[in-house]
Parts: sequence; C-alpha cells; structure tokens
Amino acid sequence: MRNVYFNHDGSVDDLVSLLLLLQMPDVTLTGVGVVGADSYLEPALAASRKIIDRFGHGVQLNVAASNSRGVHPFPKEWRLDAFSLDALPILNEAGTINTPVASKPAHLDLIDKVQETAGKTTLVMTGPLTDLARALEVDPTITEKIDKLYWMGGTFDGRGNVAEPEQDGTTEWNAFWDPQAVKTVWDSDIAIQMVGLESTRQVPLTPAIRQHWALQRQHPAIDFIGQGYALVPALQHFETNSTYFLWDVLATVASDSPEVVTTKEVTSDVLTTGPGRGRTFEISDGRPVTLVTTVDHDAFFKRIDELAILAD
Ligand code: AGV
Ligand code: CA
Repeated sequence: MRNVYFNHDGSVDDLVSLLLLLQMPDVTLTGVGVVGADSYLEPALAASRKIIDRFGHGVQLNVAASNSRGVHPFPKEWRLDAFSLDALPILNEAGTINTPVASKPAHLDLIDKVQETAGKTTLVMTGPLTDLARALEVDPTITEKIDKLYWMGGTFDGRGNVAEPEQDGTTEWNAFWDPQAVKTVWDSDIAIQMVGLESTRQVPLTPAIRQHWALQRQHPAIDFIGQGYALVPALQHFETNSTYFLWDVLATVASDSPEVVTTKEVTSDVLTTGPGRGRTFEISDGRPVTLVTTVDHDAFFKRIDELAILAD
C-alpha cells in the first residue's frame, strides 16, 4: 500500500480526483487539505467531506481547511462551481455529513499527517503549491518523509491559460495564483512529477466523453462524474478561456497508473516577478522535474471507468 496525502482547490476535476483516489486499491489516503483557490472554501470543504462519506468505503478521514491566500485570485465565475457541485443530490441523500473537519489549517495538517504516518507519503496536489510551501517553512524535515510530489500545474511550452491583465499569457493558473510557492517547492529536494498544460491539452472535456459517461449512469460514481462535468464548458466548436480539460484527473490517475502517460526528465526554474511570473521554464542548470509529455487518451479514460466502477 502507498500512503497518499491529497491537497486540492475544489474545482470539478479536483473533486473527481478525490473520488478516484478513494477507489485506488493500492492507496491509503492519509489526509485531505482544501484551499479555496479555484473555488470558495466552504462548498469545496463540504463537497470533499460528502464525497468521502458517499464514496470512501467507510474510511476514517478528516478534511483540513486551508487559510492560504493567493497573490492572484481565480475568476469568481469558476470559483462558484463548487457551490453547484456541493448541491448535487447524489452527495446530499444522507442529509448529514460524517467526515469531520481537521482541527488545524491545511498546511499544518499536512505536516502532522506526514510526520504521524509510518513510512513515506506521496503528495498529490491539484491546486496551487501554497500549503506545501508554508509547510516546508514551518517544518523543513517533512521532506525526509515525502516520497514524491505529483502536481498539476505549470507548463513548459509557453502557452499559458491565464487570461488576465498585467501578465504575458505564458503561465498556468495554479502557478500564477502563488508563484513564490512554486519557487519554494522547487528549491526543496522533493522529487516532483509535473502534469502541465502540454499533456492536459490531449484530454479535453468533449461531448463524446460526456456521452460515454451518460451511458454508464448505473454506476453511481460515473453518474457523479457526469453530473460534475455537466457544470463546466466542454470543447465543442472552438477552445475558449473557459474550456475544461481533465487537468487534475490526469495528474491523479498518472500518479497511480504510470502506464497511461509518457514522461521526460527536464531541469527547470520558475519566474516570481515580472509579466511572466508563475512561468515554469526549462533551463540547463535548473531543478530536475519529471514532466508528463503525452497521454494514452483511451487508456486514461478507461482507467477512470475502472476506478469509478469500484465504488459500486
Ligand atoms: O489550470 C488548471 C487548474 C486545474 O487544477 N485549474 C482548473 C483545474 O482544477 C484552473 C483553471 C484553468 N482554466 C480553468 C480553470 C477553467 N476554464 N475553469 C476552471 N478552472
Ligand atoms: Ca485544481
């Protein structure tokens, strides 16, 4: 069994990632932290607790709320999705929430869970790196107990997904929310596997994928995934700033099923100032990172089905 601590930021693909982590037969989920970055914190926290109740096979977990704040806030329209997801009937049949909120804020909860857990812990992070950066500042010795960090964030091809003023379009949102946090984590010796935008562009949300899920509604977790992805825009006629990709789900599935992706070793750094702040880039004497380069599209979606069906 592998110990995994999951820190996410409450968007649809973050919450689907949580659902899938709860199904992985070889994963012991040791903790969950939620940051209200690409979400409002309260519904993201509640939805996380309800997903653990409904799809967690009785696991005893608690969920930590982050008090981290970003430098560049996410668009409000995107953050509102967490309210809709939290209100889905499939998460609200019980009418009560059993999974408790952890006593400490997410960055301190991360330290506690990593230090308390026998052996090493794998971190999966699908939002900004702020909680990990703050944890490293409080207790730098956690690196000895962290096996690897799987992160959805950044991009190396210069094509960002931030359409905001006063930046140059080269950065990915999770990195842009808190560029200095990326730098702090890059300066640590934690092994990193990164899913950036270059690979996630190969797995857009499409009408065909939605239809594939619609035909499997007899499986409650696939029904939930279909309902969740109904809240966000698919790639239909052309790509817009709001088009949804399976960003976080790719990072999460690749952490458990490495055969669905190919990777390459790069050395890199991150800008923390100027119009490109948050840009991750390759540089010869930079910090080593394992970058996911390509996805086996069909194998990836098949793996999602296989995991989701385990929740039946
Ligand atoms: O940049 C991708 C990250 C992922 O962690 N998030 C969404 C995923 O959870 C930010 C984001 C970029 N474009 C978006 C985003 C969009 N069109 N809608 C919502 N969030
Ligand atoms: Ca996310």
